[in-house]
Amino acid sequence: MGKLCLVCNCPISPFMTFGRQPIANRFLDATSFEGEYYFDMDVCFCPNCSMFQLANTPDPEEMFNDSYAFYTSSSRFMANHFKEFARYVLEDVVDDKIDPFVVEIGCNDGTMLKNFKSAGIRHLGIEPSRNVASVAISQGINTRVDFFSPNLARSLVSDYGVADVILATNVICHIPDVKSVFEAVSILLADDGVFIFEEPYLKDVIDKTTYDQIYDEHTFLFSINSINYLSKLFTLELIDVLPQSTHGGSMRYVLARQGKRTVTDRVFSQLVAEVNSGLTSPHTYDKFKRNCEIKRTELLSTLKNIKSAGKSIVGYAATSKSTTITNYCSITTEYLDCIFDTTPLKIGRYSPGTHIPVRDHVHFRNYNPDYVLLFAYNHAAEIMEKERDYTLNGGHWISCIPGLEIQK
Ligand code: DWN
Ligand code: ZN
Repeated sequence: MGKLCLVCNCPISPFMTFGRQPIANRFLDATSFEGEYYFDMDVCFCPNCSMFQLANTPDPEEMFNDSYAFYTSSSRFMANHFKEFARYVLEDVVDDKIDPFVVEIGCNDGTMLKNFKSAGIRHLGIEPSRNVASVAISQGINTRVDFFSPNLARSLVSDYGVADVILATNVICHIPDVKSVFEAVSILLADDGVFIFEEPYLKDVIDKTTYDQIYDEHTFLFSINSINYLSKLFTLELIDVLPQSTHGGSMRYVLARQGKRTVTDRVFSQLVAEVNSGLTSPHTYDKFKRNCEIKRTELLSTLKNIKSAGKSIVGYAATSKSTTITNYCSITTEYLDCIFDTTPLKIGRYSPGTHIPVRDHVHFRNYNPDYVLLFAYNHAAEIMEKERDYTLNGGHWISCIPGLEIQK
């Protein structure tokens, strides 16, 4: 049977495939290579509602469970970003509200909510992965270990009342049943409340060919047009859009109930700008497919040349994104000796699909490789600062997306 768009139910078909891909955040021990879970990562663009989406997604429990390997607090830069985000919410959004109630969908280890807790704001985090949620709980952040759904929203309304602010960062695009999230938001949101979420922005992915933003967890890559369409299905209204530099280019979407708040000019101008730039046209995605193939050829040729010169290469930061790159480009230990990373749950394990050993970043300096393939270009400034000595001593950094500048 053909595929139907997850948002508007129109028939859609994949414009490209990234081939067989594993669970991006499931780092393996050496005894678990056999029987590793894979799915065909085919991607579609819906010409009707403009939603960019995966054709198939693993069950959410395969990805978000008690050994979810990503902790928001792993980046100092992101912790600062969420502090600033909380300031924006408190000063620009709920400024005059008495005793506001803030809910975060997918609160992870509480990096965002701790800013609300310390300001004495009523808050609640919803997080399905118990291991990361328990870090939030241990810091005194009110947290429920659960998936966000209409039923949960109803029970939250009876337990706590409606929410003045519902927040989510890098979460909504992870949920295949995105319509149930919007339905749950429309149940939980106060009449004059706002729903603010931030996700990687489709236009940045297309313009920079950062195809590594596509992996199992990212069912969708949102644009202003697709969010505008989705909002209307639930009588919500997109009232503002604010570009962010995080994750290689993200967008903050601000929604309210229809007719309850003023829509900024930015929304109208950016809706038109996306159309004019071709973001809502299917031929853009055929071009994107060709660009991905070009980036793969270029990266492999760089790695091959270095190896034929007898030099060593390691990876830096075992990001979720790196799983798409290593599997799509077939980068194994033939090229990379290992990947250095800071996450205890990844260290001592092997990368999904390509089985490259992950080592503690503290050993990076002594290892002193000839070349480093940087997977976390979004954390480049932070990593460059940490590894300044390597660079000063003549070490070489390679961008995992050829042509994408490493911000030093
Ligand atoms: O959307 C998502 C984003 C927010 O986070 C999730 N689906 C999963 C995750 O994606 P990611 O793994 O691509 O995130 P990051 O933040 O680009 O990368 C984090 C990884 O990088 C961690 O494994 C830790 C590592 N890292 C490191 O080794 N040294 C990170 C920093 C900042 C460092 O200095
Ligand atoms: Zn659609």
